[in-house]
Amino acid sequence: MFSSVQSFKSIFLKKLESTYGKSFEETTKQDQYQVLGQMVREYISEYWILTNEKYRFTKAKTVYYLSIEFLLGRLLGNNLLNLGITDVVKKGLKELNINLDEIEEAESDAGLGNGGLGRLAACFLDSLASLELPGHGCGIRYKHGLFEQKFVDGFQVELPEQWLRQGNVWEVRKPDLAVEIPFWGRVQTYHDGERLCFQHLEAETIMAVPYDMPIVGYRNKTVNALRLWSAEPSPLPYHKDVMQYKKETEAVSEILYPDDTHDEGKILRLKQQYFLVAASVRSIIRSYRKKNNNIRDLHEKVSIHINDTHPVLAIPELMRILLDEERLGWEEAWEITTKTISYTNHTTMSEALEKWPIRIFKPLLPRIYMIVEEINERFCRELWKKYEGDWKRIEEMAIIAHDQVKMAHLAIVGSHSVNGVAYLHTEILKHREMNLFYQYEPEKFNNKTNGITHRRWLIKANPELTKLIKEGIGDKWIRQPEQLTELMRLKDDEQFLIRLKDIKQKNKEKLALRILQQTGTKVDLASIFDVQVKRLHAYKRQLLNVLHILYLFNRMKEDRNFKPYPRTFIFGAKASPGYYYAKKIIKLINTVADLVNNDKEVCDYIKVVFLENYRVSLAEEIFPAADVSEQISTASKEASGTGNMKFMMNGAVTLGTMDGANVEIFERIGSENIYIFGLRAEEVMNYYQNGGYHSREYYHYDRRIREVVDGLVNGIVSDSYGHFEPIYDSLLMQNDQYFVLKDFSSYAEAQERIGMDFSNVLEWSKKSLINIANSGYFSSDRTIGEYAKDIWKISTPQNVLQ
Ligand code: 26Q
Repeated sequence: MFSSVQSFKSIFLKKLESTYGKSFEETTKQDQYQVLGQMVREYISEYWILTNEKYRFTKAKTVYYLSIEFLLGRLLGNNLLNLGITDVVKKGLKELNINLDEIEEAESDAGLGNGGLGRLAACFLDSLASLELPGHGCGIRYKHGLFEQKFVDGFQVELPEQWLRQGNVWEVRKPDLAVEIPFWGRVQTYHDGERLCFQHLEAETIMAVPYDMPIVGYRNKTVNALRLWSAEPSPLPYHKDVMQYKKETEAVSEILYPDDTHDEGKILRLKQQYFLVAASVRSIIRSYRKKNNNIRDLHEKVSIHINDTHPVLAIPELMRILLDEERLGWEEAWEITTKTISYTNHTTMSEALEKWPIRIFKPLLPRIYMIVEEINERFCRELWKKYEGDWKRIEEMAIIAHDQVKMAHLAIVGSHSVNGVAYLHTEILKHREMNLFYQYEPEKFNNKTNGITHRRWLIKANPELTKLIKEGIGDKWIRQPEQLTELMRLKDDEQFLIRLKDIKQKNKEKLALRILQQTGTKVDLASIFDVQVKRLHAYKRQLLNVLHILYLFNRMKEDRNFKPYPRTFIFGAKASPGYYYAKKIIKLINTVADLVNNDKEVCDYIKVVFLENYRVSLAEEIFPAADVSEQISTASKEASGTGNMKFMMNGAVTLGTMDGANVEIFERIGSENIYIFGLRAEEVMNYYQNGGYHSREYYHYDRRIREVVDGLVNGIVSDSYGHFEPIYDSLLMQNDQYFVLKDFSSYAEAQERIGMDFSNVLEWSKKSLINIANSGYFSSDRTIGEYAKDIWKISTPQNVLQ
């Protein structure tokens, strides 16, 4: 089918016409996408079957990565790349006068995630398959992914996302593997002569139907699976109101919840979490049972990883199966469970740690609640043995306290490994946020610095750069990304540096076109493309960026001789619909954009562009075109960041704080190749602990700050809808919790250095090259290699079949 351009072309044409019953000329890009997608899926299925046979035959230990989010983006281009058939397809289509890029754009993003955590899960699946490791994803098949964002008058408006509107060629529905998940009802306890037994009665059941999507490894014939569960009514609903029941059931996999830590305790979200976990664990056990007969060896053949606490109910759910269905004793069941499960933490912010009120938890999941209670009681008893009389410590560590279930505590207690996502983050977990648990069981804690797949984020997103790197150092780095360091040999090769700059320029041209198309704004191609793309959060400090833009604006207005190096400030960010403050910042950025872009004296030097609906497919166009990567979170707040790595791999230079993985980027490239500013994590945490920061002092003593902050309320940046008092207040009345004013001068100074350094073309290109050369460490292949070896104990199985 893809063995020659000729055969591809003829099969594609035939299929196209037979599927749609119209002549080739009449088919749309969408028709063409559907047919190409089907052909690729058919081609994949042969390898999929072989991979499964290999896993069955070798009985290889398998990891299941449970995640409430998988932010996959588009799959066609990536599958073609990993299968190694991009060129055949491209050539064949070209002969038919079709541009492959346009067909790719007909695919909707699979946007089943909020941001970093969900995209990390997607990168991990790509790396597992590419390293030929037995590992599958388990998630939810949301009918609607993260909302679509539009701006109306500069305000964010949310629209329901509809990725399934045209169907999904990549999924296979498997109704025969459906499982029933019970909610509500009551638990009856009885004695069967041998032991206490528990029966869940009068439950309302929801059917979980799996849809499998193939995850294709890089040119290695490995195809793993992402199993997404869809909620449907059970066939025999003992229900009064059938329509009502149908609606309530389907609601469970209807929408992905936006990341909103302010709006807690939505019962439907807990339902989603148990739905994912119960369906996944049942199917894991079923598949284990097919190959193995002794449940006591489960942890030798299966590893279950929980991505943050969202799937933490896998712990009591596995206990339930081992106790109630396999009839093991508590100690035995507990040992198997903890040896099977491992947990990643993605945040240090205590307000973001999940807690569920008992009044919601207990009635919805009565048997699971009983098990959590027992886990808590036994855990507290163990604590008592070690810390007799230390009530305060035990209360702080308990899983259930103050009428709440603390999901992070359950995750730590019920798993054998707890990891953070960057060195600094893990240190903060060990020595601050989770210190009591670290004191109790230090051996559980470990770091796994995040990574990104260089296949999507470099090879796919930046083909020109990929070509240049191959010319420079060959292609060993494609399978061993750390070999990118070979590029260091070329850091003084002027010709190579010029070519690198030319590629960046071309990518900037492409992005400029997209910007013009979507916003109507014309940007200066010679300007610095200075980019901040990520979710909107106070701690990520988009506010610092925009206040600095206002400062440049004020300065230009005041001093006619002040001409900054031309800049295009590019933003992309979704705010959670209920996050009032974040939405104000969006409006502020759009207001500043209007002000700056329409000012005749300023707009030749500064442009501000806020791209709507930031998502994976847009990100793939942005990273290759960036000169400066803004990673400016308040130190200690950003667990890792992964956008920072995507920018670096595409040759952007970081302007950042010593936070998350920025610290490790800094260590690898040295101070000449990154712009570091601001408070260190240690200083921030000391201020939180001891006080001593007074934002008003910075306002009073720094005229630049005063003018900018006053601008928020005196009419400079305001409009018919009013001013930005809430932002003004956060800075001055609420003492600027994220140290925006404190870090302002050091940020402005770093920005000024960037402006000066950028004009030295060769020197800048050298920084860019050094960033690329050292980005291989941040490939998720390295990260997954570490998880596989240290946590999951899985390895590549022998190739038994030919
Ligand atoms: C919470 C309550 C209700 C509804 C949704 C949520 C929710 C959903 C998603 C809370 C948090 C998330 C996502 C968090 C996240 O993406 N964290 C990021 O994880 C990345 C991968 O490890 C890190 O690089 C980032 O630093 C971290 O912020």
